[in-house]
Amino acid sequence: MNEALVLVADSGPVRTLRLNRPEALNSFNVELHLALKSALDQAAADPSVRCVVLAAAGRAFCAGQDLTDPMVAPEAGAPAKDLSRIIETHYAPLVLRLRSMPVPVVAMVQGVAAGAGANLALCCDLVVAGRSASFIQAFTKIGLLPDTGGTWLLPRLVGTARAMGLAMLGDKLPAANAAAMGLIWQCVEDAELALTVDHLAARLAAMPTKALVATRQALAEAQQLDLSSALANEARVQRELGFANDYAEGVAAFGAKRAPVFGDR
Ligand code: T3D
Repeated sequence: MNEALVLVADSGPVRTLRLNRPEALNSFNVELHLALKSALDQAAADPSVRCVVLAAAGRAFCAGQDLTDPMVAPEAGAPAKDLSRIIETHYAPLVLRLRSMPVPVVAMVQGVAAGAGANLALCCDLVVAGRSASFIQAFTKIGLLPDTGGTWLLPRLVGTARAMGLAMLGDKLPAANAAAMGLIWQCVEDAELALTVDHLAARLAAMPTKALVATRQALAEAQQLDLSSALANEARVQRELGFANDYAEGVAAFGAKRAPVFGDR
């Protein structure tokens, strides 16, 4: 039997999904897309899951699109492939799935994250990378533009000037530089990567999930809003959170000087 393309492991409320095509640097073929979609859908539907870690097997995080996949690979003498098909069928739904997960998602990046693999990581809520990791907007090197949310994410994360430099030049950006410019949350020593992510994911899993997810959504929405509209949105969402059990528990725990036990999802 073939090994699973996405390895799934639970540690309490934390579910780790590990891309598992190391021989192709975890580049995406259609089968890997389907396996990851299924794993994300299952994590989203499972009330025992309170945080997802997206990780990868082998020496790379993900080299983006598998450029040998028949859906995209140019063939001499054959009509050019319509690349919008793979984006509309797989990459766009993957981005929207990640950004609408009902729990926080942490990317654990070891080795290189290139093309769609880089933007897959950047779609996650928090990105932690090992010092030897790197991020490459590899698209222009093969005559394409940043997809998998790159055109939306990059300027929001690091501003237009840096987004343009990263996207147009496609240079390898070391993890430490990525952290310094605010592209990712944290760069740690390689030997500390797994433990750092374990602690971070366990911490997020113990936090009020609804509030974390509402925070992700409101921050994204606010990018399109003027201040008055953002304030109105904050009031609307805060109203909903105020009706949830986690708010009552948080305030009760504060008053009693004890650790809160959050349960909403
Ligand atoms: O085009 C469309 O389909 C639309 C969608 C686009 C989304 C995208 O992601 S476009 C960007 C696609 N990705 C790339 O262009 C990255 C290509 N890969 C690289 O630039 C380098 O491999 C890396 C910088 C990622 C790593 O370099 P290095 O030196 O550490 O490893 P390597 O020797 O280049 O690669 C190791 C093997 O993985 C090698 O196979 P081999 O020779 O050992 O049999 C290489 O061909 C393979 N590999 C690496 N990336 C891909 C890949 N095979 C298929 N697709 C890949 N993307």
